[in-house]
Amino acid sequence: MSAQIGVTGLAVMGANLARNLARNGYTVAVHNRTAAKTDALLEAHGNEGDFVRADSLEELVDSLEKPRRVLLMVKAGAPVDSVIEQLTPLLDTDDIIIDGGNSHFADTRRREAALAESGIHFVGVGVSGGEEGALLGPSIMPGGSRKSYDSVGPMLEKIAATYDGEPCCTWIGTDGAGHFVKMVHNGIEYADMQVIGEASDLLRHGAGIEPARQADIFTDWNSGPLSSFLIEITAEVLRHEDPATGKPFIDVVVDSAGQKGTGRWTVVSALELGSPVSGIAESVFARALSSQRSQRAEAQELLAGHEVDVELPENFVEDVRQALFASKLVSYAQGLDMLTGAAQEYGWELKLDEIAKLWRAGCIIRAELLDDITKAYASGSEPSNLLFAPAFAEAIGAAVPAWRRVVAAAVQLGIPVPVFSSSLAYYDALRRKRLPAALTQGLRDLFGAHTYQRNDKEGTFHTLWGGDLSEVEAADTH
Ligand code: NBP
Repeated sequence: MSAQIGVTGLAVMGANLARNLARNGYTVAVHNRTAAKTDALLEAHGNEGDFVRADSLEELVDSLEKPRRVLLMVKAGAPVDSVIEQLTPLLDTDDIIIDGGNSHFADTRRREAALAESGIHFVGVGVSGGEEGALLGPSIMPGGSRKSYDSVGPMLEKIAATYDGEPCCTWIGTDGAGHFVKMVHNGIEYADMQVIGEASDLLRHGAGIEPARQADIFTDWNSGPLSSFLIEITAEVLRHEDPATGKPFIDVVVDSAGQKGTGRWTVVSALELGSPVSGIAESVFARALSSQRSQRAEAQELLAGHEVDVELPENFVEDVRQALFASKLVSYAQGLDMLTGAAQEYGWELKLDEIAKLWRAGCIIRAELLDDITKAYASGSEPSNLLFAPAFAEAIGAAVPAWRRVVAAAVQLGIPVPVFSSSLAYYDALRRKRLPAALTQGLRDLFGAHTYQRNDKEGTFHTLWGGDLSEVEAADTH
């Protein structure tokens, strides 16, 4: 029996994707570096569909129909290069290697270019939804040549999550585009989780609302514009009691957040692109700060807070909901704006409506909001920033008074809200007629002759700061 696709790397994600493919009627050849995982998969789930066991990469390749499709689900980084190196001599022109792991998009670009020389297609696929999504339908973000998508796209679309009957999978763009979009998805996910944390902190330490009661509030919020997977599971986590102590579960969990690196990658890439993803960056830094446990312990001893008692507005809970919504919108706007910058830099034609569409189900940031975002970009007049779409400009504008009240209260109470406040600063900076960047330019010109432009005439100028303070026209080279 020849298989339509081979999967190598049968840890949790690979095994579940292989099962998903088999359950959807494909014959799937399965391989893992150590045979125990292949055994475990076939023993527990071999009856779910047609699997072909392969004990070596040679066997895997030999079992596939041509052009061959090999899905790598091995650990991101060096293992991907190692498997590609072993596979390449076994493959022919037009065969396709698909990397479904969380690879860095720059690695995907490099691998795609190298394999293209031997006529092998390389498809970097972002997969979101974790273990359960991989089995039941993830959100899938494939990059690579259009031709390769014609071959692998229908299979990926079949195993993807669906929203209103549409698969959450579409061709994103060439080379690393799929992995880039997945990376930004993860960056937005960091911000999404951080704003939830900030809201919860304010409810507890501002308004004195305990976790179990907060769970009801989040459940309530989940039926409105905030409706999303993350809000839903927030209620579940907040409601959970630690069986050992009877305390709220979150009170027995160490408050330092881990990360696997995709949020950091998003911020590093944003810095390289000059893309102001301040909310995402603050959420990555918030995790980093939470992990500085010994410094935090010292700070608690050494640093004064001078918190101020504030009278919270009567509907503080509703204010917090609005601040959360507005900050979340900013994070999405920043992430999508970063995609626009990346498209220009890397020569991709990213379609933001298509991208928002495939985040509507299957992935961690799935949310009702994404359907509205899809509509905003599909309306024909694509806004240059999500916040400028009429529906969003109106929605965020309506939230501004509550947002300001919440950030002001948080500052007075000494409750850190880095994403709430930086998102509001972004919103205000975008709207502001004059920014202090003019002073920055003046300073740069004084200490480094970096020149400046004037708003009353064309050209590039320098003031003779050390001389008679006259202005000279300068070559625009700085
Ligand atoms: P892991 O990332 O834990 O990788 C384990 C797999 O890689 C095993 O099959 C292992 O084989 C194989 N492997 C390693 Br390690 N080094 C290898 C090498 N040098 N040559 C060949 N195989 C090697 O698995 P995972 O959690 O299933 O994730 C797979 C990919 O999917 C990763 O890139 C991950 O970031 C991404 N991802 C994960 C999630 C999630 O929720 N876990 C979500 C989305 C994406 P062995 O059994 O012989 O050691």
